[in-house]
Amino acid sequence: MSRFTVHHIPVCPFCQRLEILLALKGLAGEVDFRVVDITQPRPPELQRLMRGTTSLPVLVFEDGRVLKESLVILQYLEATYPVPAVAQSDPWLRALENLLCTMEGPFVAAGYTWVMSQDPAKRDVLRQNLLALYAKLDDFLVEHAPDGGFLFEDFGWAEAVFTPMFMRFWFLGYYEGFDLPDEPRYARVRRWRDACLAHPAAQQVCEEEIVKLYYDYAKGAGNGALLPGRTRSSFAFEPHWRSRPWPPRDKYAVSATDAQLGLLA
Ligand code: GAZ
Repeated sequence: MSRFTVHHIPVCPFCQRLEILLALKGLAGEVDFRVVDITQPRPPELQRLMRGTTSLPVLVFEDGRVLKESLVILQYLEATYPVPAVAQSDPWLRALENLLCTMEGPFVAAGYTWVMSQDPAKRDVLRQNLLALYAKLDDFLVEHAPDGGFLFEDFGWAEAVFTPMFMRFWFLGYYEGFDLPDEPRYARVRRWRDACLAHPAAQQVCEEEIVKLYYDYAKGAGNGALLPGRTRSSFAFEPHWRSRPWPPRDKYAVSATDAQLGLLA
């Protein structure tokens, strides 16, 4: 019997952080993951326990306590199951990984703002925005961890926080033709990203799934919202993403229909 229930949205990056932490700790069995269909109204029971907020994931204890916010949930799990440690125990090293994690908010915002933008005239500015953040990450890693792939010896706290976002940003590769330029000022962050993407504890999603499910984001509709002329969200569970065709890459000129996206059963 699982000790916790986590309500989450499929392919939600914030939820993948929990899955990664639990995988690193060998605790997948402690948590029962329940998928919320973001394209439907929330079940009344879930609405009641979330008390007016809608953001997932949410961790529910056996005794009914409720905890929100992925990073807070991660901290709770790390403190409750300290072995094996994922966060650093040395105060200075812990401070460093926390400092790196302060960059995740702007990083997430930059990537999502770009993928959701519908104005081709803004592409260059949005790209430069994101590149500036990659350069900041690079600079941090060069200062504190010049060698190797991860921040410390192994995949740890900062990696659990950032890896789901590195994976989501596959949507920028597909819909915006973005990749990190092959330049020295991104070399260290590229090494970090590649080490993160390859780690066995972080393989809950793949590029094909991200690209197909996030089509609606690329057309400007976040969080399961329906686009004009569509009856199905690209986040729908059925038909399974594997059986759907790859969406058109040109998000600015093309608006694919439900049928073209393989969303009709
Ligand atoms: N701070 C929270 C956490 O747990 O860390 C964030 C959780 C969150 O945003 N969850 C989203 C959610 O539950 C799904 S993932 N939404 C459903 C709802 O009804 O609220 C979307 C963005 C964005 C950045 C990220 C995401 C995203 O813009 O991945 O815009 C729509 C949502 C910067």
